Amino acid sequence: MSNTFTVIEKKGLSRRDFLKTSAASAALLTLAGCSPGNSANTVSEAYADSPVEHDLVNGEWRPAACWQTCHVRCVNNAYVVDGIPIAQKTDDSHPDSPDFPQIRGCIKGRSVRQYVLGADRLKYPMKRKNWQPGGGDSNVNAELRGKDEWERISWDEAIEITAGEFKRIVDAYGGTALCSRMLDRLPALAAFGGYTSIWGSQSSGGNPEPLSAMRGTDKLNSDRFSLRRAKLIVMWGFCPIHNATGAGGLTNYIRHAKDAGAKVIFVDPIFNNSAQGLADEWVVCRPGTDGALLAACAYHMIENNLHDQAFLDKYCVGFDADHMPPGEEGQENFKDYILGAYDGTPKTPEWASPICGASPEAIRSLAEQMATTKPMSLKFGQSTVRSYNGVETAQMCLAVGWMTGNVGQHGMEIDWCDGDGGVNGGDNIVSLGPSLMKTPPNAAATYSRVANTDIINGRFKPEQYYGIGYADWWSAMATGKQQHFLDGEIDINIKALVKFGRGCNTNQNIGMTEAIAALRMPGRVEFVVTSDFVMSADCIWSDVVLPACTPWERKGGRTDAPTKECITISKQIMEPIFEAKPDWWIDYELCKAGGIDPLTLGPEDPEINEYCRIAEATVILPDGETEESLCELTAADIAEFNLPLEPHEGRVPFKEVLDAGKYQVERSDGDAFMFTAFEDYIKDPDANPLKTASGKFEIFCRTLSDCIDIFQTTPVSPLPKYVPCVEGYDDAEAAANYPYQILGIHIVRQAHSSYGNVKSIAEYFANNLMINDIDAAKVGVVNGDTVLISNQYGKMLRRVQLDPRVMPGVIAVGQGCVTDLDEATGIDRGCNMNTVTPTHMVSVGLQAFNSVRVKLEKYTGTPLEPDYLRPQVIANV
Ligand SMILES: Nc1nc2c(c(=O)[nH]1)N[C@H]1C(S)=C(S)[C@@H](COP(=O)(O)OP(=O)(O)OC[C@H]3O[C@@H](n4cnc5c(=O)[nH]c(N)nc54)[C@H](O)[C@@H]3O)O[C@H]1N2
Ligand SMILES: Nc1nc2c(c(=O)[nH]1)N[C@H]1C(S)=C(S)[C@@H](COP(=O)(O)OP(=O)(O)OC[C@H]3O[C@@H](n4cnc5c(=O)[nH]c(N)nc54)[C@H](O)[C@@H]3O)O[C@H]1N2
Ligand SMILES: [Mo]
Repeated sequence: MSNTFTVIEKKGLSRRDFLKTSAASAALLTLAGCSPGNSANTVSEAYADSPVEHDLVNGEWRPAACWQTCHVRCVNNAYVVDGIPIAQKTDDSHPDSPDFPQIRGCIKGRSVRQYVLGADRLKYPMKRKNWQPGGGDSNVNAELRGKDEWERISWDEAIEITAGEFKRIVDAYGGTALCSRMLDRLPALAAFGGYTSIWGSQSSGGNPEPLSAMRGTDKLNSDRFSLRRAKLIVMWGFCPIHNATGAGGLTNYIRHAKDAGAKVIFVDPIFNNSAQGLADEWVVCRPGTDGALLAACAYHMIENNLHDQAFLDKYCVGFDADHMPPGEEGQENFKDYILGAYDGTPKTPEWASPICGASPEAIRSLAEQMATTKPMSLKFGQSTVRSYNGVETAQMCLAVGWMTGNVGQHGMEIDWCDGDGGVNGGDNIVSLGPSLMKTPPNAAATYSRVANTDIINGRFKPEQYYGIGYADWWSAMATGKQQHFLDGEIDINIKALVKFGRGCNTNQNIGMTEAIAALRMPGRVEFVVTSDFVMSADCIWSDVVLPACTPWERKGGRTDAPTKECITISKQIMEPIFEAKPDWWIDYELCKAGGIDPLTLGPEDPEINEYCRIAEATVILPDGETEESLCELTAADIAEFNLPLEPHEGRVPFKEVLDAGKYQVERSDGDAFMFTAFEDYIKDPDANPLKTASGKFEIFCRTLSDCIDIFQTTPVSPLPKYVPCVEGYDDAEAAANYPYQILGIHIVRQAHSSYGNVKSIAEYFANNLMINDIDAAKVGVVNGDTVLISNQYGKMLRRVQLDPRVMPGVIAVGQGCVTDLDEATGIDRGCNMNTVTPTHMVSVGLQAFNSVRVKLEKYTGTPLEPDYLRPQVIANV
């Protein structure tokens, strides 16, 4: 209760009224999903007989946004009484069915109310007490970052200080002195003279370059109706119950396939929560050793002639000596690599077993099932490519997947999935109209990563790229030198670190210990500014903090497209809390203060943007081709919402779409929108060549190795090979010092560093160290003990939870916990996984989050309390 009380006081509701309404909502939430034997089809039906239903009469249900970085955007509704959201529910707009699923949210979406009304919301602009603008050690006092006190400042002061610092820094050092991890739009920064961005990959690990170069397209999943035809589904390092919870959910779609007779195998170091509900078999695999396990599968297929030779001959190059790409005849081929012709090591199951941890029998059985069951869907999690060898693992996944020939027919897929579950292949059936918001070109012309289209089209121009690699970021900041991938070591003078809009600069990236050291170093970074909703991970290390409105507080709400068949729409739920302002307002005011015309960034009233995107949405007719306007837009609508649009016909009146909170196209098995990746290519490869150098799937891929060579980091072979991870399982030196491999997994209760502060979820889903009983006994710890987890990169604490589902030698923590540095010991009591992640540069700049080792000791200092009891991070100003 305490974490929402402040808001109620502000709104003038009495505490008694509030307790009444919130007790009602708590009861409703319980009723909504949890009552056993509940046969209701909709949430409203479930409420019908509830004794508290009469409490939901004085307000209205309004469609409400859900926006954090799980990448899904499910339907959400808030019951609003007198401007206060008192309860939530999710999609109950029609009965749920496999063909026409409700777009139901997960526990995080259903807890947005606790998030937006949380005591950790930023209330006012703030400044660090011992920081003053102007640069120079006596103004900056960098060593106090993360431990100074906060003081409230006015918006006028906040804007003047921020615009003043941007201008001063750009004038003195140039636009490259401003730095931000480029994620969402950064219009204000671009307008002030550009900024240095960070290159490399965070989420997609080693995937983008191999996928683009080897098959001519990045992610290209089949869709959910195609998946339903699969006879075998292999979930390789993915946990949909954690990671693809919303929007109908991969878990549901796998269940539908199971109902239709599919078998499901999980390959994972953990018998994860999804495997518990869905798996027919579980094959263990140590983190970062998937390449070895896959190579051994290939060996077994070749030895027993189980692979699809006809498919390889027709659609692929590089499998054997007779099918090399033009000009590469005589180069190494995949089959001979697997048989050991080049290195004298046949990649037998007996070879792979001690590396990956799966028994030779399990490997043979897996290979046999993958090669002989058609159609098969092989779905990899992105975790598999967030290791040192992420690129090589991606190469191997494709090659071995293609050996089974499971491409191009319903039920077939060889691909990765993320939060959307990888079930949205094919064109959008319903699409939003264009955004009116603009981002001026970044004058400092920096680089985020090679665009896949540039690789495919041969337009990759290395001279365009100047950014800092993730692995180099914090040392570049501390030393003023960066490793440029064309010019070697060059000077770089980062003077301001900025986080505006979505994305976290510090916590979510490798090298948190280095980040803190760099930010606290005298004479270096002069200004750190963050805008956010709550006292987030980046706020802690900032000099100036700007409170932003959540989408619940914005007039236009927020519009999204969770799946190809649905858009979600939201309305304003409540007034902005305390002094929070929309992101666009912050951008516009900074520009004005800096002498830049804000209309270069968007329309005079940007709140109309979301309405315009809905008004101009399009939808495809059941024929699968004809496009029509979704909304019928009248002159009256245009006048009411002040839209710069023309009236037009459409399927549904505009206001009806706004009120509904979603528009979802009803689908059925066999409809015109059913999509299987690469179907055209498989049907007629000559008429539909791939956008690769050879026009075919390239197991041997020179485009890939050439592209990666440009980075002058770790070279990559054109042929898929198993490459052990530096600091991974088979790194003997690392193993001697640090016996355990550690994984950071994406857990139910958090979206990365967001929601960890919502204590109601934290209490239900503890975020402890998952450790096998055998290892716990070796370390000498039991449930509830505090363990010190450490390596060469840092030290952190976590409470123990024995979990025999984790393979011995591997431990796991939920990633996304926010650093809580104990200044006396240098230990992170918050257990941010990135305290211990490796900071060395890897090939395409990927962050090797999951290939690192640690040692474990029972902690003898002050033990950790359960984390839901830890105080929220709140700046009291
Ligand atoms: N060790 C380890 N690290 C990882 C991972 C891992 O597996 N292991 N996973 C990686 C992956 S896959 C990803 S995608 C990243 C995700 O990392 P991030 O993209 O950094 O996600 P969040 O931690 O949720 O941080 C987003 C921040 O932006 C704020 N925010 C969101 N929307 C807005 C907005 O509209 N305006 C403003 N002003 N603020 C907003 C949120 O409140 C939050 O503080 O983490 C990566 N980090
Ligand atoms: N609730 C929630 N959902 C989310 C997110 C979130 O933060 N919270 N994040 C969203 C985002 S941005 C992304 S990218 C996706 C994340 O999706 P992923 O990156 O796939 O998720 P992870 O939790 O890192 O890993 C999933 C499974 O892979 C296993 N695994 C880890 N390493 C390896 C390996 O080397 N080999 C094999 N075979 N298995 C391995 C883990 O044990 C775990 O069971 O989830 C999205 N959904
Ligand atoms: Mo991600």
